[in-house]
Amino acid sequence: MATSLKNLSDYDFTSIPDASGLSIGIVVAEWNIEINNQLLQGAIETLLHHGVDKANIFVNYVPGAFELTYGCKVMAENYDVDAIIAIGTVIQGDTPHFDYICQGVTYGISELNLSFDLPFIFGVLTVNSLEQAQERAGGKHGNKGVEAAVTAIKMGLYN
Ligand code: INI
Repeated sequence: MATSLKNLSDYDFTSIPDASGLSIGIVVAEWNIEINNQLLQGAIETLLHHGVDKANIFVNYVPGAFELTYGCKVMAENYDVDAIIAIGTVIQGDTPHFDYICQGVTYGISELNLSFDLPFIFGVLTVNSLEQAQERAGGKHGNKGVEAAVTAIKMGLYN
């Protein structure tokens, strides 16, 4: 998948198994919603492209990236899904707040992966500027939502 040198939307279509049997949950942060909507769109288009039924894609919202962990936990407890994607964008400011939020959501999602028998996918952009976010939300570096959806399919079929 993507590295700093690779486009986030680049992957081998033929290597992805049929995903028509999967149900996928997506939790989206409202902070930086324009960017997150681009990521969400990339994720949904990719899931549909690989056969996931539109009726089997569930989308919930939380206020910010820090709340993604709890939103994903609630989704895991209340929806019969095969994988859950967390979508958010944290943009570096002048305060350490950025680091705390990034750390919180990263540990939170990691912890969920160990607590539930379900994969949680990290579709969170952590960037220095709005421009960098745009470049990774359908811009020159591709779309992190596409990468997250491909990962959700692979991990949803993992067992
Ligand atoms: N939340 C984000 O998703 N992205 C940000 O860039 C951001 N910044 O910059 O502060 C942000 N803050 C809100 C945070 O996620 C929580 O919602 C808030 O701290 C309440 O818990």
